[in-house]
Amino acid sequence: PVSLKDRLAELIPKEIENVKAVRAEHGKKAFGPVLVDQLYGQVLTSVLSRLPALIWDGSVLDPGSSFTRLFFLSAHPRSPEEGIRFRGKTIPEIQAELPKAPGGSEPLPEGLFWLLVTGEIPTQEQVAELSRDWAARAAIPEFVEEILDRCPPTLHPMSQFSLAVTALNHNSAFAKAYQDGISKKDYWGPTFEDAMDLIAKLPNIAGRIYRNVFAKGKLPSIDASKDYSHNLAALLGFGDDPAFVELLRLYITIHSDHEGGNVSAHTGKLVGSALSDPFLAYGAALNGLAGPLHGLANQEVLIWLRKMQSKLGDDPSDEAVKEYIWSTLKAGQVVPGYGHAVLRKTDPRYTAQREFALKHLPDDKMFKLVGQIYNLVPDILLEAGKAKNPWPNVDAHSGVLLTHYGLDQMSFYTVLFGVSRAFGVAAQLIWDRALGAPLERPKSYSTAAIQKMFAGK
Ligand code: NMX
Ligand code: MLT
Repeated sequence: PVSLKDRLAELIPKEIENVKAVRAEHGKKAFGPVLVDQLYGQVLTSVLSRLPALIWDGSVLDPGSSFTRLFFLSAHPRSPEEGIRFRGKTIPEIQAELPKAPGGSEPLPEGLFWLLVTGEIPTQEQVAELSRDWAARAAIPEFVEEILDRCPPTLHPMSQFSLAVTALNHNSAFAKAYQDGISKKDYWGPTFEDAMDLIAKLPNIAGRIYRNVFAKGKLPSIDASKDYSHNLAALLGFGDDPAFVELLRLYITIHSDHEGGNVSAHTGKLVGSALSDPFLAYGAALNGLAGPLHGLANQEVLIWLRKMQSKLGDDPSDEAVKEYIWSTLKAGQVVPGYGHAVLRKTDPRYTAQREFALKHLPDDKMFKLVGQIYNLVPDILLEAGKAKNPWPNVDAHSGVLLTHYGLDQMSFYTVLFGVSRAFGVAAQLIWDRALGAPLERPKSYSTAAIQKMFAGK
């Protein structure tokens, strides 16, 4: 079928049988213990990032081993990359295999969404149909436009973004169907419609926030003959720059999904598990993405780089940069854009962006500074001895590319991450409702209960 919904309707019954078979065969097997000590303090994140707790087929991370990390740190200036696989495919594989726009060389995010939802590489025709469908659904209600227009420009773009996405729940197909008494087995249908509406409406929301906050004039209309990224670029005022449009195609694709446990994807899943509709679930996910240890790190990287440039000039020595990095650590702050809860190697999304920069902006001063920092930070983080992963993550690179093309308003960067992450969260919500995922409700214990439980043991 050309329609994603028709293809999905064919896949869901097969996957329900598949899950039943896996549970029948392996359901009673043990999968990961937890020690009392691990519930407390600093070890919490690292334990959780290894605790098997969620199922999501769309993408999975390969963290790499500490042996590989140590070996490559000493033998190579850059570590090997594996990291994320979308339905089993690495970033270079999806770059090669997913459909492109005419004349383009980066994958269309429409194709990535089809892959996340179905596990299949779509045809050019299927992708074109998705572009048309999203363009047709792109308009946002007038009252949401008014909410955005009334926000003071000093309200952070991420707060505006989450407000507007939450307000879209006014027209949720799922919320209405639930009130009308929909049966559990049919949940995925209206969830699919909301998920498609959510993705389709984000460019108009992001464009309006950008133009309001940075006084960039009136929004153009969506062009139904253009792909999603082209329309988003045009709404931001960059539609005439083909390299920027290509950047957005790559950007949305690589930021879309990062297995199920990252803060934004997990928040979306958690809130969705209460049968809150996809707009409510994604509004909550955006509030998680807005944190500096998660998506806001792309803004923080740029602030940090700019401060470094204003202190050290455009062409600083390695010694001066090292001192700046140490001063960040000594001030009790993190080096933004470095480290990861799961990855133990250079984030392949960093590498994909570096390759884009080498092709399109090899002489950019800030790009060179990012490369210089890459050669210095990992050794310093290892010497400082705390971070389990001294390598850069996706956020170490993205702002420099956007700045190069003139999108230098760094407080907007996480909004672009938020447009992208909707693809993964939307796909996950559809499958959660199709497979009848339960309410997520982990158990908490009091310290007194633990003392009592283990007294005398
Ligand atoms: N700079 C300085 N210290 C660090 C860094 C870093 N980049 N990364 C980890 N550490 C510290 C961390 O703060 C912790 O210190 P303490 O024991 O005093 O609490 C210690 O190293 C152990 O942390 P890890 O287990 O390595 O990392 P964790 O899984 O807890 O957190 C991050 C992962 C990504 C939150 C962390 O590496 C970090 O804060 N990085 C900088 C912020 C950033 O780039 N976030 C974006 C991540 C990607 N994304 O888009 O979401
Ligand atoms: C993400 O893309 O969500 C980040 O890399 C954080 C994570 O995976 O935990």
